[in-house]
Amino acid sequence: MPDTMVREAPRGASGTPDVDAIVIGAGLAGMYQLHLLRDRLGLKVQVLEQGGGVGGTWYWNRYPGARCDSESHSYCFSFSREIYTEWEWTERYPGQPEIMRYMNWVADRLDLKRDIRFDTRVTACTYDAAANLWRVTTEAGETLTATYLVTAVGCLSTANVPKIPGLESFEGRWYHTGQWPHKGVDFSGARVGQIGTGSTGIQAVPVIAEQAKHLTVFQRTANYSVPARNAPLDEPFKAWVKQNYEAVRETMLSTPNGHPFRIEDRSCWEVTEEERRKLYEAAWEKGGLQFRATFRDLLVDRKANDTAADFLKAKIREIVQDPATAARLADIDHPYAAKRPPIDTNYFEAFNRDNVSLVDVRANPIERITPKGIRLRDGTEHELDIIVFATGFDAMTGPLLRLNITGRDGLTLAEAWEAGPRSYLGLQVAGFPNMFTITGPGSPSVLCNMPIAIEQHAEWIADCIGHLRRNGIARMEPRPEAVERWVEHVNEAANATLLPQAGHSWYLGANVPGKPRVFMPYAGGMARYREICADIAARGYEGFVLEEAAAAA
Ligand code: N01
Repeated sequence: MPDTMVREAPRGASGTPDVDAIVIGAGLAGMYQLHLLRDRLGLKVQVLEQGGGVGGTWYWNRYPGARCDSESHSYCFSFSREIYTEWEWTERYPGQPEIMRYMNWVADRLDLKRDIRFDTRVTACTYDAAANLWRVTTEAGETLTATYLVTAVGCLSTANVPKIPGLESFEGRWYHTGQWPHKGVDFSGARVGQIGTGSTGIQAVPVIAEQAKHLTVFQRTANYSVPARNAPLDEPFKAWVKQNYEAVRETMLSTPNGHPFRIEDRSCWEVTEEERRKLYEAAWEKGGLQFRATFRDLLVDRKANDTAADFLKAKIREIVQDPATAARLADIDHPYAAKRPPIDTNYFEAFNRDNVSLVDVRANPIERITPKGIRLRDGTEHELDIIVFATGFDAMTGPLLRLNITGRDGLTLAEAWEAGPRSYLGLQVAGFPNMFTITGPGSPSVLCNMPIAIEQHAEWIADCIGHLRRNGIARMEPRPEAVERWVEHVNEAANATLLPQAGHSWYLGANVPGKPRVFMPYAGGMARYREICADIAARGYEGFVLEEAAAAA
């Protein structure tokens, strides 16, 4: 039932907004935020979504092999027992089409679509201090106003197409994996070049290889990967998940990464070399992201990490038959899992096919794209019909900055974040009153199983807005000193791990030329972060300025 106590918004001045809250984005984050604000608080909410349907990242990422790396029973909403147990996943990891079916099912189940405007791209968001409201402009030129602005734009939604000279001259077709055509791409008979070997590229290679005449993989940074071991879910497992909903959720809520498994509480040095090898072997056979949970010190002790790294590099050399190709694939320069660890289905095996070849563009960089293909620095030209850019995203800050947000006193978000993102808890930014960022930089976000991170943020934001309205608070934003402390803490948390040691990681913004190098997600763990957020709220939103209506007028 709506909480009617919170229906009336205290106005800072004369402004009467069109709606109470505008939520930008209709992925998991926007959908749940709409549900909470509308159905629990009774607010008038408008969701604006660029895509033609719900789904967020899954609406756009339709590349061959697109599948979630979180296990299906954890990559879903878990706030409601009913919703959790009514849906039945078919495979260990859900593929993109199944996730889209799930998200549409939830949207219909909660009757969300009536408050989502699709095909609506937001071009600017401007805070009007006199009226104490946000003006949100769309590409079609419309302006909509709201007291609260919630960004639910995802962390990986701004495609990074590298500025390689000559792309416009290419006579074939090219695609970025994050903006994949809905009708699919036919690779049959085509000479395909794929740039990028991150999680996406590693999923795409084996699938494209099955169709293409030839696939050339342009690798700049070699990467680890562990087999996903995807398979259909059997009936006993499906029944177990339903019966153990509470326990599964409890595990996800109490672990640092929000996954339904615990990190083993043993050091890599507590066991003999032989036992360690057996444990890695068992984890390899089990497959998936759990590999990094084999020992508790893999992400904090470089020597411990080396034991996992060496095991995984040896696996590459075992699988890949051509020694030169194996050596290039295993020549990995960063600690295991310091970049987001990919999982795969037959990635390294694909290099044993006659129609797949690997090109090392670290040693011999791409110089330009020509009408016929890709030319390398040494003059070699690879003739191609199709280029696939699996080159990732302008992560975390990119999706927020492209909203052209202007806060108090004309301060733009781009100016506020010129030297890198600065937020309090990854939830609010100083100078941007009543704006909330779901899974914003400075929160666990991408280091966590996303639905768990999203649910915690959407719930915190809904509780917070409920508090503001019940207490006649018109304006809320963080104190600069609270932001300062939080940014320091985010840096400390990152530096306590090996994560910053992957110097070319998108966690640091290093994949986008000119982007400030700042470790963006909070590496202190989801469970700890959840406690920090709850504690701050319990202390009357410590670190935030809460202005009552009269003061704000
Ligand atoms: O992107 P990436 P992604 N020339 O940035 C290379 C999530 N995800 O789309 O490492 C040559 O990881 C680049 O090389 P380098 C997941 O969180 C989730 O694969 O910069 N190469 C790298 O190899 C993941 O981490 C799922 O040297 C260039 C690749 O392109 C995140 O999305 C599935 C280049 C980019 O790798 C991003 O993954 C898939 C250039 N100019 C992805 N520019 C799930 O299952 C870039 N590269 C949930």
